[in-house]
Order: sequence, then C-alpha cells, then structure tokens
Amino acid sequence: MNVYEGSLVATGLKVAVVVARFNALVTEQLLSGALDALRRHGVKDADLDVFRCPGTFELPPVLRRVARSGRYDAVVALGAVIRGGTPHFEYVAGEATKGIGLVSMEADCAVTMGVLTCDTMEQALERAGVKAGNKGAEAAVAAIEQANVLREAAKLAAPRRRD
Ligand code: INI
Repeated sequence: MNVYEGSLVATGLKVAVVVARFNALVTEQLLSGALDALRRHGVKDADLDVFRCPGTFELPPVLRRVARSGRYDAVVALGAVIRGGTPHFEYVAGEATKGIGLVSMEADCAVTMGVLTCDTMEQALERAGVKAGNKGAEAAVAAIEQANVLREAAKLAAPRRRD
C-alpha cells in the first residue's frame, strides 16, 4: 500500500491570500493569523501576496483569477459572514461557498477556505484569534498541506516506464 500525504513544510511555496474587507475587524485578524502561520511554516515574504476584495460575495471571482494565474502553489480565501436580521447572510455565505468550491475544482493549485459563518460578531472574533483559535491560520496550514499533496498526486500523471 502507498500512502500519499502533504507535509506542512512550506519552504519554496508561493501563496496568495484573498481577503474580504467587509467585517474587517474580523477579517484582518484572519489575515494576520494566516500570514503568521505561512511565515512560520517557511513561506518567504517575497513568495507571499495579498489581494483584497469588498466582501465575501466577491471572493470567488478574485480567487479564480489569482488561482488561474499559474503563479501560486496555493491560494487562501478569507471572509466573515455574520448573520443579520435578513436572509442576506444565507445568500452571501451560500454563493461564496459554492464559488470557492468551483474555483478549487478547476484550479491547478491548492484552494482553501477560511470563511467564517457566524450568528454574532462575538462568535466571529472568537474564531479569529480570541479564544477558539484562528480560522485564517487553519486555512493557511491546510493550504500548505494541500499544495504538497497535490504535488504528490501530480507525479502520478507522469507516464509509466515500460521496460
Ligand atoms: N459581506 C461579508 O463579507 N460578510 C457579511 O456578513 C455580509 N453581510 O452580511 O451583508 C457581506 N455582505 C456584502 C457582500 O459580500 C457584498 O460585498 C455586497 O453584497 C456587494 O456585492
């Protein structure tokens, strides 16, 4: 049996983070967590780019262009959708999740999602570094692992020797 998995070593990986400005109090904390995790795993500043978009709804089209540029081994999407008194929350969260999923299926690089969907600002802040970890950092580490396992999987496509 062969087991293929991605390491958490990010030396040499090129990574982009796409972050929504809406609920910036939360998303800036997700971004700090993601950048900190990427650097601590070995990504060099020269190999790290940040793209900002207005809201979580706008993440997928930016993510798609960044992922399709061929410049990155991994792209990380960060946003925070917080429930209000209207169904808007469901539409934004639903469209963003669907769009990020589509990008991940068509991209040749790793795509991960650090989008919070919370009932309250307090819950969101808890998941952005206060007391329930930092989902931006988690999405960044997942991106490293996924980029590395995708590299392993890509090697399977090499033609087999017939001798
Ligand atoms: N965008 C978010 O990132 N989070 C939210 O909680 C949110 N809510 O609830 O309205 C939100 N709305 C803006 C949306 O993402 C778009 O930027 C806007 O609709 C313009 O297209």
